[in-house]
Amino acid sequence: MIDDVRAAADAAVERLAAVATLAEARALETELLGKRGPFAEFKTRLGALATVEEKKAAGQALNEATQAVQSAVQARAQELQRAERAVQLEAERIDLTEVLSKPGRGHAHIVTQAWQRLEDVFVGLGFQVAEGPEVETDWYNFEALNMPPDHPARSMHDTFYVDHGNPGSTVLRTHTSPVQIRVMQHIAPPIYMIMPGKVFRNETTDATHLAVFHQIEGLVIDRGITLAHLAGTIEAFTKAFFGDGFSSRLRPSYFPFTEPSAEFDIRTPKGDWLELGGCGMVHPNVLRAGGLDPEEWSGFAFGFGIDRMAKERHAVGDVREMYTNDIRFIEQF
Ligand code: FA5
Repeated sequence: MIDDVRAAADAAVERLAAVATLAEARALETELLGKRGPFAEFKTRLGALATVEEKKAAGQALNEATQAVQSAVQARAQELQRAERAVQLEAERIDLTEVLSKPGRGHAHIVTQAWQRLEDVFVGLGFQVAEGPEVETDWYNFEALNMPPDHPARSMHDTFYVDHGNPGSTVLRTHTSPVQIRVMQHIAPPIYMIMPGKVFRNETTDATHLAVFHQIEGLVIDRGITLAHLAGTIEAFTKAFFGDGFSSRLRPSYFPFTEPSAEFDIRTPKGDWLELGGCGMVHPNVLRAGGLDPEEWSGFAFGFGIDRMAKERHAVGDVREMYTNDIRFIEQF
């Protein structure tokens, strides 16, 4: 009988090695070690053995065989469980990188990008940033800037009027220059400030003109400020914003709120000149409107178009293209 028991145990271990799934292993365990299995049958056969010694020897062999089969079942079950878990984990894996690399993430509009870069460059030069209202009084937009009601320069600005208060008293600001007055009224000099924002002009649009566009104003008020400081600041800005290959020049011009006044142009590495904006020394009447004594303080101001800068920087043919909201166009920048 002992040989039979050992042979049955060897056969059981061999069959266990051949099962492919955990369920099959469990079924085989029941078949081998259950009440109707070969080892239960050997147990009943023990009683039929003739001597106590025989019973003892066969009983011991049966115990050893049963234990060997049990540990073989255990080991095979663990092995299959690990394999099945690995297959399940692989099947349920979520690839998060797939979501991250999906196309379709947006970015700031090119005019917003130019606006943010301008702020960065001027903050790097020591300027602070202020903003003013888009709906202004006639006083801030014109009069405080040395343009009384009958001043001919008013006709340079095609103004949108707002139906509010006395007729003609409220406008959509035609430039960012009124923010100069608000800054002077609220902040004691020395002032080193930039004032970006949206402006409005009742103009027919074309490749370089919009009716709603953006300007960035600059204002410096301190003791002993001269035209040389203005020219130096414009040059430092040009190099910082456009790169070392660019330079700037001032050309005599006229603005009611600055004296002397200039247009400033930048020279591209190819040698072309581009007009960027206006500038000049703050007019004494403007300093007075802002509550400052022209005998004590002097300063310079400048203002230029952000949309035109974005247009030049990205070589866009027509400023209007930037506002068509055509995703194929906007995505390029
Ligand atoms: C002014 O608006 C003055 N306030 C600038 C200034 C500030 C001068 C401080 C002196 C001291 P001007 O109208 O030239 O100036 O406009 C300035 C810039 O705004 C122009 O050079 C141009 O870049 C931009 N700009 C003017 N009109 C339009 C328009 N319709 N569409 C797009 N950009 C425009």
